[in-house]
Amino acid sequence: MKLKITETDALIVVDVQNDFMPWGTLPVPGADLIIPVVNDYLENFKKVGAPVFATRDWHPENHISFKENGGLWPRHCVQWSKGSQFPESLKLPKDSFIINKGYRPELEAYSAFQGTVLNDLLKERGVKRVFICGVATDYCVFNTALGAINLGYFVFVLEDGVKGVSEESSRKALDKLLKRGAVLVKKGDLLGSCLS
Ligand code: VGL
Ligand code: ZN
Repeated sequence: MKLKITETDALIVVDVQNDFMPWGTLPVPGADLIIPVVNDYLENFKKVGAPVFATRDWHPENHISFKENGGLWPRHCVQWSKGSQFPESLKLPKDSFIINKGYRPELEAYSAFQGTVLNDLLKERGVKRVFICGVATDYCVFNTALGAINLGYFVFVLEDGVKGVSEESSRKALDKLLKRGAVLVKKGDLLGSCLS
């Protein structure tokens, strides 16, 4: 059975930013390969008037997650830098909502709901189901999906539109989400998908 996307569905594109691409400072293996797939989803959601949310990792220079500041990661997605921008090939509709996260120096924010107005915007629009794609499956996609589940949304993870830092932890992350009631779907599962 195919899913019909309506206006009370939302597409959440997580952290598709230059620094997570092969040319960035914190490359997620194969992250560039999901861009055409994400573009296809963007077109599909736009066609039916469903809202699109694009999240950005949006760190200050002194962010706690950077190795130089005692954290785990190389410096990435510094606010306003080239690395923090969306890749040119990502075809975000003009009316997409941009959600910045991880902007407080002392706080890591893997979830797009953490310290943002994402939940308010979804509620205001009457959104019940969220469809999540982007990077990284094992970090920000996972935590955003879990946050959405905890807030009471029906969560669909677009399995052909996500990439993780490690394959093993990505598999574990998806397993946990499935146990919490998330559903894995791919392009062909959506009605009206270009490649269905
Ligand atoms: C992310 C590591 C550090 C992500 C962000 O978007 O998944 N991962 N910052
Ligand atoms: Zn980050």
